[in-house]
Amino acid sequence: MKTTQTRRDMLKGGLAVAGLGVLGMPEWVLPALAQGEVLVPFTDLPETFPAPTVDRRQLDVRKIDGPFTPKDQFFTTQHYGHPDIDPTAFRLKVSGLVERPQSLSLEALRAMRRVEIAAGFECSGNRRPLQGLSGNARWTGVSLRTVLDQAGVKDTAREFVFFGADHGKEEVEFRTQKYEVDQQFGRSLSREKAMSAEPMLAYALNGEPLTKHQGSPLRLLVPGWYGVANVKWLSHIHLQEDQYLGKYQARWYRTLRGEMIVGQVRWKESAVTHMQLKCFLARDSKDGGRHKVLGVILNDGTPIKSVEVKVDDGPWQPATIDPATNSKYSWKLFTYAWTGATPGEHTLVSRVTDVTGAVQPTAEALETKKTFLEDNSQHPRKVMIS
Ligand SMILES: Nc1nc2c(c(=O)[nH]1)N[C@H]1C(S)=C(S)[C@@H](COP(=O)(O)O)O[C@H]1N2
Ligand SMILES: [Mo]
Repeated sequence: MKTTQTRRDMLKGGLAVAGLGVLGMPEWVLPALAQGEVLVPFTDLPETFPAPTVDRRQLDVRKIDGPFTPKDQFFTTQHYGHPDIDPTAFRLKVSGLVERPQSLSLEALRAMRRVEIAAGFECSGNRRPLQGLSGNARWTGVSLRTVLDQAGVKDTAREFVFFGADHGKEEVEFRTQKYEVDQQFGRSLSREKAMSAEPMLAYALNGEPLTKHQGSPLRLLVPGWYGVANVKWLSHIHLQEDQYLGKYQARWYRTLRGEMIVGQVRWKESAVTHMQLKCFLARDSKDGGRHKVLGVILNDGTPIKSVEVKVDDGPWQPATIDPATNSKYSWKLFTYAWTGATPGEHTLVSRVTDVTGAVQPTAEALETKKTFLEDNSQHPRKVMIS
């Protein structure tokens, strides 16, 4: 009875609060492995993660040891490699349907009102077994709206297009014809989204200038959205009236799913935008017989109501969200104390519920989703206890 009450009280506050340390600051409950604590391997994970290549690095989720992902561990992926940008010659252009076209140096951007936000994101292709295309950082930069206000957005501007300096040859198909053209990486936002409070132009990650992998010197960050929205090496913002239909906007990042609408399956193709409610288990460790299971929650910023863990066919048990990750767009880390683990193989799975009542779906419930992007299904992992 008492524990039920406590839990309800914690949920009223939005998130479970694990404890307050000295000075009333939230205490970090997820340190690196403590002395005497050993990693218990998930048997669905390889012993070592794929070696990073120039273009792709995954986060070894077992090594998460704090709220923010260090810059040299932050995952990275992109389509056209890394463009070389001289930060002193760099100018961000703002053109199209604006009163005052802009050409802004890094210095000019740094002189504008600074904003800072903790935000995590995953690539829309992030999925089992690795889940390593995910990370969390403290981003510093300038609000997109500050730059747009300086340029003066015209009433006719509907579509805000963000181009990276990276580009490559693309075949554009039109009926029976194919045209090879050189295109810049581009993504767009609606006027409403672009002018909203959150999107920012970030020049620093965890307090240091962006690395080349992270889009140096400037990237767009749309908190709560999948990684693809966060255009790296941002060089040009163009405001227009018509829809932007570039490859990575209109074709590559699409989800095809069947939905039941008045008793009939409708096949819906939608753009990858905000993150779907998701959590996954990152590691299991033990100290003697006591296991500590660590997991990660990612979503679009909707407050979280609960996160739970289930062992084999047991009941869902509440897990605890780390207060150090308790801000709107941060990823949330959680722990679950697993006691009484018996020898043999066990299956562990987690699920997250938000305050709207949305529950992370099972893989079966996602079967009508044909394309692999936006896989937010519950992810069972296996451990072998000796
Ligand atoms: N300019 C540019 N920005 C880009 C991309 C790209 O190919 N070019 N890839 C996007 C995708 S698909 C993802 S998941 C994120 C990855 O960001 P990261 O490398 O900082 O983790 O960058 C996004 N921004
Ligand atoms: Mo991505």
